[in-house]
Amino acid sequence: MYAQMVKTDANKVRDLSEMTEEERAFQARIDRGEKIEPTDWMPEGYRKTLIRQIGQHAHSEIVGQLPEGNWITRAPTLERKAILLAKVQDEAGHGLYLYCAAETLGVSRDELIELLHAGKMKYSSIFNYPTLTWADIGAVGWLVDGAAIMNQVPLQRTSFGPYSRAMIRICKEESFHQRQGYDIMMKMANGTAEQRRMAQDALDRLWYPSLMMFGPSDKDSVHSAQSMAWKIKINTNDELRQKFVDQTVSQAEYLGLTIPDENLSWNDEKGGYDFSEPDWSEFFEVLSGNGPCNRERMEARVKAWEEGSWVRDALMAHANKKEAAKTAAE
Ligand code: FAQ
Repeated sequence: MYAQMVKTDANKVRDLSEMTEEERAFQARIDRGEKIEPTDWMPEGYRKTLIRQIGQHAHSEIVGQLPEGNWITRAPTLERKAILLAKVQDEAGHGLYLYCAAETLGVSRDELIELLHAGKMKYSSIFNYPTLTWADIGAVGWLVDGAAIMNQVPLQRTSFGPYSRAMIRICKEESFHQRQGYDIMMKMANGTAEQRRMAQDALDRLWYPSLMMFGPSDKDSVHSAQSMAWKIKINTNDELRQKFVDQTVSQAEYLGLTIPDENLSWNDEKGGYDFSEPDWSEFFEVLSGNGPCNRERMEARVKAWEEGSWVRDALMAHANKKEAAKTAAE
């Protein structure tokens, strides 16, 4: 049952003529820009696609705490440590809003977590790369949160009400995250020669993995067409990747850092940069569990889940006791 909920068929956009009366009325609501709420009728494919995307997004926020959590005890100053702690806590909060949004579709948080731990649900490929130096924490905020915002700002207009509302809240916090990352990069890039080298090295290692966050190129994207027809996604993967590159080049220039791409050049005709594609074979390897940190990330999550079971049991016991006392008093 779990796997069925998540594994959607390779999506083809359904033609209006193939749709039932109900599906046509649903599509008309989407086309008018109406929000779909959990109690509204929706096609099964719409529900499954949302569970897959929101669930994957929630897992990314939770697993995404790990690369940064790695540096909380080693942050260079008390102030940097407090900021990083707050950021990592924000990511936990984002995960929780998103699990709640998914729950409105009839799947529990526990079920989603089970699927993640069983390797049946994904989380963002980017979190399978290590954070080797303090400059990586700057680059994660600048590039990874930068890419996340580029993807999530349009998702504030996504058609499913609870997802859209979660995105509005999350985007406000992601903007702060991106700025704190860029602030670290500015310090490093304007610091000693060694700090500058670390900043460039972080950019070199995280540039292509950040481009991969937007998903495979449009020709290989399985879900984009149907997701866009349902306004679950607002833009294609390549559109957002292009916008990200266009935005980030001048930020790198301001830092005095070099984007590791010899083919990067401004294209007047398209009004954007030409750039090299990431190595897609690496992307698919990471997706199949063979990235540098896949195993470590999953082990950390499963351990945290198992070690936290007594807290969940205690909360349930407390809730049951309260409920029993309430019933006895009635
Ligand atoms: N990683 O047909 P498409 C963050 C999978 S939040 C792993 O194009 P779709 C905050 C995809 O699931 C980052 N898998 O798929 C933070 C599908 O496989 P499936 C997360 C990927 O869904 C910052 C297959 O490839 N953000 O960073 C990836 O239409 C710092 C075919 O792909 C979101 O989740 C990938 N990068 O488009 C936290 C945003 N790309 O499921 C801590 C919402 C693709 O059939 C620190 N999600 N796949 O087995 C989306 O916008 C979309 O789901 C895309 C993928 C754009 C990610």
